Amino acid sequence: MPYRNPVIPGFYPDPSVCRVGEDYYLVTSSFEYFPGVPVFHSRDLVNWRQIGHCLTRASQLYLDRAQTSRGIWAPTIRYHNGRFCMITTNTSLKPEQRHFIVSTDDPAAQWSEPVLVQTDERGIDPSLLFDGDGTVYFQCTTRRGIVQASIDVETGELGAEPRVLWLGTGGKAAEGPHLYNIDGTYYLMIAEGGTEYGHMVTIARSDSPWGPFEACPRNPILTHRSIGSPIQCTGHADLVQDHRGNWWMVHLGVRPQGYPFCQHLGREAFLAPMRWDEDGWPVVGSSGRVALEMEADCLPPHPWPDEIVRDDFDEPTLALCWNSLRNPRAEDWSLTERPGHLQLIGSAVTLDEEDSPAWVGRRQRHFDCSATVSLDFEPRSDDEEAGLTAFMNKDHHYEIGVRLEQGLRVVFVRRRIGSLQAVAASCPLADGNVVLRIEAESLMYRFAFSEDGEKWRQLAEGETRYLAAEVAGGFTGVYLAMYATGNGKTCAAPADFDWFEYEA
Ligand code: 6LW
Repeated sequence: MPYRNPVIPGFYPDPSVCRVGEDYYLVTSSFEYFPGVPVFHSRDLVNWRQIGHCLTRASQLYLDRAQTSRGIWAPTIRYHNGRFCMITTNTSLKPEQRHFIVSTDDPAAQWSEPVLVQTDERGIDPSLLFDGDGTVYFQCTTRRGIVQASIDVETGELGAEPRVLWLGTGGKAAEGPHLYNIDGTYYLMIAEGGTEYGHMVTIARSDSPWGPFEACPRNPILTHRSIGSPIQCTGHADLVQDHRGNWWMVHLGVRPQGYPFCQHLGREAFLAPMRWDEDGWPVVGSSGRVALEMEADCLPPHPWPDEIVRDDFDEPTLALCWNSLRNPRAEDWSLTERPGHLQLIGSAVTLDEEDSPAWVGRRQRHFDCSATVSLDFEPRSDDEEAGLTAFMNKDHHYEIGVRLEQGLRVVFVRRRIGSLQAVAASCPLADGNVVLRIEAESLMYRFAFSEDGEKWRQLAEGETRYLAAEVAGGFTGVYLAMYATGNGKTCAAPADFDWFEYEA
């Protein structure tokens, strides 16, 4: 039965997966965005819907002034004895506070307070193996190589100093380890080559969890380096056996657009069927490659209802798709101050800072899509602005917003690309609500507004490529966000967003 990749489109890198009976749970990295580590649920490994986040409280996820593309990297999710465990790294904290575990009985509900892994070893990409004899092994990526120690997941204490397990096959950046005990053989799967166009998945095995590890003679078992595929950068993978006995790999990949290739949605989550060859080594996809349309022995399809197009902000809490940039400040936003609206009060913080602006955004998950908002905003001074931004990071973003220009209320488009910043266009507005729209195609964003919701006027365009990781750097993807800022002081005027529509 055919299925389509990516199975989770948009910025959802470093997928990790576990199975509980006939249910599958998947988590991904979330970097400087809050809440952190989205949790997805599936019954067929192809259709995923978000059911929550692992990190919903500042006590679990401290991101104050976290650098761009730092924060949460590469989580691992495992299920053991009725409990879900998620281990990850907050790369914005000191080495001894970085790796931590949260757990829960119900992955859609709240997760526990963090248990810190008791190590000051600077590392990333932690993983856990709950072995059959009750031992739990902790692996992570360090400058020394892939290391391992036994761990007490209740206290975070390690059995001993982490020992080097494997250095990989010689590619740069051996990282993203996961160790599996498959019928008594220990398989250590990692990523190599860096998360960009040289990315790959390699694997090794041993009779002991401590090695020595013998590399698969067919490594890399998955890579798209140097092949002409619409999917590139495939790597950082995790394995799962489905309830019918078939094996699958989830991994990250990107879909570059235009030429030279650029990808602005970020690294997305893909699925590949996997089988074992007669020598006991994995064969992934079609000879180590995946496609947008894959033929596989899929589980019976279990689709979820379509996501809602329009959010009217009628609920007392934000829907799961919404994030803030670093920890939100309580005084910057409200769903209750003006019922049926998301109200942002612009603070002094601008979009150009490594800080927490008044900003509520969702991932751009499709190349062709549009984001439209209805905004009620009467700026009271020249510094106050609010609107809609296509946001990659503080140095790469485009916005269509409302502000005063010489006392006159205008709608404007500004583009910020590295050290270049310019207002591309502006146009006077009549009183009342304005509808702002970012329309996305694979190579271009178009910025338009309407005063009556019917007649549209396009103000400017902006290339998608300048928001792509190849230009903007980092590990994230584009967000479409509502924002407000007083550009150095708190806004006197609230920015009231009546609704937000995301159409793909
Ligand atoms: C992650 C590393 C990687 O920790 O990128 O693709 C880093 N792999 O394993 C950030 O996502």
